[in-house]
Amino acid sequence: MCGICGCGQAEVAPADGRTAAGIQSHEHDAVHDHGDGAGPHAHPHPHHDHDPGRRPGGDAPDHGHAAHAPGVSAERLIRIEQDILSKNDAFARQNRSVFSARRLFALNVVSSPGSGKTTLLVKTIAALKARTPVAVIEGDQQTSNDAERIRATGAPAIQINTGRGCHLDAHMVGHALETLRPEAGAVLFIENVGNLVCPAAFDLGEARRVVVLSVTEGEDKPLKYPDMFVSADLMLLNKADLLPHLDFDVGLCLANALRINPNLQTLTVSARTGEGIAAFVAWIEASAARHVAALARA
Ligand SMILES: Nc1nc2c(ncn2[C@@H]2O[C@H](COP(=O)(O)OP(=O)(O)OP(=O)(O)O)[C@@H](O)[C@H]2O)c(=O)[nH]1
Ligand SMILES: [Mg+2]
Repeated sequence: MCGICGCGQAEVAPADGRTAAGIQSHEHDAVHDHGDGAGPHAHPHPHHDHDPGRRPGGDAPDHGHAAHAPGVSAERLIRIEQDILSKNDAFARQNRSVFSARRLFALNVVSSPGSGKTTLLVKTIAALKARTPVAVIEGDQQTSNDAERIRATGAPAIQINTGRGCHLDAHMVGHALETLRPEAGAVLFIENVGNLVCPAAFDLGEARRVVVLSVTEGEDKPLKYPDMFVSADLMLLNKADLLPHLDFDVGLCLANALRINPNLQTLTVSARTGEGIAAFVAWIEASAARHVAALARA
């Protein structure tokens, strides 16, 4: 089980013969589609030493585990959760080293299902790819639909299928990187599984976290899912083209988000019309430049 929300993580047989389940635990073999027509295959992964570090952003949240696993004490579940997150942090540090060595600027893109992550990436890649190399790691429970949508832009993409798992973890991303091998200096988008809860707890080694919220979801989502908004650097408020048809209060939503995270940057965008995409590209380029400068100083 996930240990964060109690979700299952058994490997799942490929749905379409081209994609297959990844893993959340380090005790299993990862399987994924390389996007090269070769189909899925498995790689064994060595165990890594337990690491006592915490993910950037703070302590593991308490999600009431006892409700998910009757018969297992709350203390034991907390230990399991801490162990999972500590191992994830070790893999995240490895990813960060790879990103740094290859001068990759990695963005972890998170949201609830259907907020528009892939549509935004397609639009953003179209605006960005003439200026800088781009690569994408796609995370979904099933199908390679999103990776195919990204590849249609000309950008390289790899699909990770998590099966019953509800989030990407750093180990899956590290493994995908070995195959994707993004060009040095690229912007690497990592589209997480659509879920506003568990992905918040798993550092993937990214430089920045971008949370997408669409205007059809309600102004209160930052208050209801605070971990995600606390851990994000930028919120994209998407589907702005629908505002004339809704009673969504943009000011209230932004105020809620800033109440949860006063440092959160926000942009209102529409992947449909392209509104705000240039501002997002500018944010990426400015953030990447700051990130490179910070690495150089370190
Ligand atoms: N009107 C409108 N529709 C949008 C916009 N962005 C995305 N959509 C639509 O929203 C639906 C979901 O978009 P996706 O890009 O697949 O969303 P996602 O977040 O990648 O979804 P998952 O990967 O399944 O979590 C699609 O029907 C899109 O066409 C937008 O800015 N405006
Ligand atoms: Mg998607």
